[in-house]
Amino acid sequence: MTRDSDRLDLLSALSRKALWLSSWTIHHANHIRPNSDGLKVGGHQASSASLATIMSALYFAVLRPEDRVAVKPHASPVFHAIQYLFGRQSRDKLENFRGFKGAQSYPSRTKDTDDVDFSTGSVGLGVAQTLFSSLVQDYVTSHGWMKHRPEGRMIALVGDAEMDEGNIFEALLEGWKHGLRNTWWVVDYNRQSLDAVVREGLWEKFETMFRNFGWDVVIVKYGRLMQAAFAEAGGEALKRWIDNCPNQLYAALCFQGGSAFRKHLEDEIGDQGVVSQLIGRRSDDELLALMSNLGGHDMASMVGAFEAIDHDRPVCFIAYTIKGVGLPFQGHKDNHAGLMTVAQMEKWRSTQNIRPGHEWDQFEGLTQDPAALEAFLGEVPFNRGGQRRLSADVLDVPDRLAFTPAAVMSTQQGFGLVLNELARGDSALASRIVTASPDVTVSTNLGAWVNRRGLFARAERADLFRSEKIPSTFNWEFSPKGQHIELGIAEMNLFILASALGLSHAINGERLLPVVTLYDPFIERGLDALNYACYQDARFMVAATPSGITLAPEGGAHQSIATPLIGMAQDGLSSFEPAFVDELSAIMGWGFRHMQVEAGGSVYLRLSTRTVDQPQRIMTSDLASDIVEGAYWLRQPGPNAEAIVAYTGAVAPEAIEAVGFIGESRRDVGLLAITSADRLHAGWTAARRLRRDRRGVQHLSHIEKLLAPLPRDCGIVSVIDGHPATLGWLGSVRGQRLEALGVERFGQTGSIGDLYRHSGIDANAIIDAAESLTFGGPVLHRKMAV
Ligand SMILES: Cc1ncc(C[n+]2csc(CCOP(=O)(O)OP(=O)(O)O)c2C)c(N)n1
Ligand SMILES: [Mg+2]
Repeated sequence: MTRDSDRLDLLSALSRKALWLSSWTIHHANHIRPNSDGLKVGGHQASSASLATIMSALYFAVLRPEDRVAVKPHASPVFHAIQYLFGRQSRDKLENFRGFKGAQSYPSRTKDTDDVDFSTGSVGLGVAQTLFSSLVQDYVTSHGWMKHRPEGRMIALVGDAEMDEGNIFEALLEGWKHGLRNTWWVVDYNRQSLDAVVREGLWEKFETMFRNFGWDVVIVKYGRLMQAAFAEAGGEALKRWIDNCPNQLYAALCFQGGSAFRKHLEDEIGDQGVVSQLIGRRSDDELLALMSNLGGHDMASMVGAFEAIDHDRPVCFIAYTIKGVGLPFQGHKDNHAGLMTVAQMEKWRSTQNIRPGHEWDQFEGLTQDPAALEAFLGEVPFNRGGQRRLSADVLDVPDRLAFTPAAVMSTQQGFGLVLNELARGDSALASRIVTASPDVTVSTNLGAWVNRRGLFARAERADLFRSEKIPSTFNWEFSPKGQHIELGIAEMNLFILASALGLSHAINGERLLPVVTLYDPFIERGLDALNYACYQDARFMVAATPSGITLAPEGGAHQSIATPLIGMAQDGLSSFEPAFVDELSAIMGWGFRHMQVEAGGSVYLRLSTRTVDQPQRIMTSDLASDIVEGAYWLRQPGPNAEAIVAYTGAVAPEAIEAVGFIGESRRDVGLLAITSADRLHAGWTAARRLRRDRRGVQHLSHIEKLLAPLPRDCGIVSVIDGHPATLGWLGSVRGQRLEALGVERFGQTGSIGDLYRHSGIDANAIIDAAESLTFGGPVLHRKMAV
């Protein structure tokens, strides 16, 4: 044997092993390890089988330590099997696949222990993540931070039906704009989705689309067995038949087996001559092996296709495969969640020469010399780099982030001022901030930052307005040192980019601090990507502005209602809605620290364009810490308080005014400024859990301490320009009656006054609520303008 054929032989053996182990993992979880619910835990034997050869080619031969892979969710068992063969995954975790703390159903960066590069699950997102990670790598390279590390290829294993996800197309366009490099997408073209068989000719659509965006396209359709058969007499006719066979029929015949193929081939192309002889020379098993030797199942073809790439342009490989190849339900359209029965597994086990009790043995059933396999595995290039997950130093963040104060300002303005001040300086912190915005850079107040720090592109690009001496407030020059990434409107792209930037410390070993902006209502447009970014523990800051019905004249379609609840419910994201700019600056300072620490996370700032009178006060460290914890008394309640108002964000002026009126006839009224319902609530939950788990511990949460001095019958009116449930839980902290004001219906156009009145979050609505919660005569109301 030549060295090449030795290598292919070992690779094919390992690929068979990966297929066995992945199927056995799923089988074990369903049939052998008892599940306490008595239910099957599932798994995707067919989807995994589809990719076993391709993934083996990549991991055992093609990948380098610097390459990163997003494995499509249902190929998780193959990924874990390969890591098991590398000694990076434990048998226990595999035996506990889909169990508590076992190997994860879908590859997870945070929960799996075998070095998953990118989490996947919601299809489409991992694919786009590779594209943006490649752009981030370019960013790090252009800023001179690669430190002689070789550039990696960002690789996604993509399902053909997964390609329906719109976010992939959105990403493609963005990649084209930024001159994407070093990205490979490998489409598992098994022509099956979850429900059915995909449309005919889809590959042609993919091919033209990718070429349109400047990608190289490599179609791997026929394996070596097929190619050899095509070269035989009559081979041309066989090839033509394969090319013309509808996807459904091909899949059905793969399921039925060699004799079904023979019947169709003889009926449709048999010629009693060379073609019939070509078919007749093969047994049923051999015929099935030939017909299922599509490119994606042929090691030589896949390794050859990958290794032939000699450029850094993005490449789409369309690899023909059969879903469930090699398993009893291969090709069956219902196979997506299909599991082998115990009897089927027993039969398959014997064909694989696996002895009972030896299912997990590394080389069981392989005929190759174990020493050769061992040596081969020890030399795999993918494993030569040591620790795959990199880290980066924590950057210093000053205690106070400065800004130029003004008597009347909005939080959105304040956000721009804080960044402007950072941009003016030369701190390490500022050098690692990267901003991005989906076509709303200027309208979210990033303009001043961009003027100072410039836009990023790998090649210089002048601002022609500037060179033509046309006055413009904004300098729109691109350079490799720029720190703002201009994006098109698609919010999904924004959050996937944030996810890629926010993992740079782990992927490139270089910390970046992404600050991204968008209009608050459009968080919902990018929500799955935001969730995905948080799920894989990317670290970023989102400034979402403007928000709520405070955006009055823009009308209902631009007014966010649910986002405060999203902010509270989103794991991995600490949400804030400050009313004043000094609060915002304290929160941003904390945020930049929080984004860098192990147990930290990402930060969401819900901001507003409403200008409000700013408090003239000194930001003490106690006040700053209360703001970050989520609340402080803007007006301390007295010992006999009958009512308090708890407000969040832009409605501060209404709350302040209402408290003035309520105080005329009710005793000791307090005003609670809530800067983060999210942090307050999380602190409260954590304290209760701690007290339950460790009896005797007296720990009180921030909100419990703040409300402790209030009499039990003191009413609470809460108010927010957002869904009232955000603050509605406050009454439960100490069992107080509460009326929650907020917005529950799509807004109208109008003035802020019109809309606050319409939604019942104006001063009089607050006064009404306080009145209904307290005893005593009527409370003086604010006179309405006529
Ligand atoms: C956003 C999203 N929608 C739906 C699903 C459920 N789902 C999982 S796999 C799948 C079909 C996948 O088909 P394909 O991408 O061709 O992969 P294959 O199973 O053929 O390997 C669907 C609909 C999901 N995981 N994510
Ligand atoms: Mg498919």
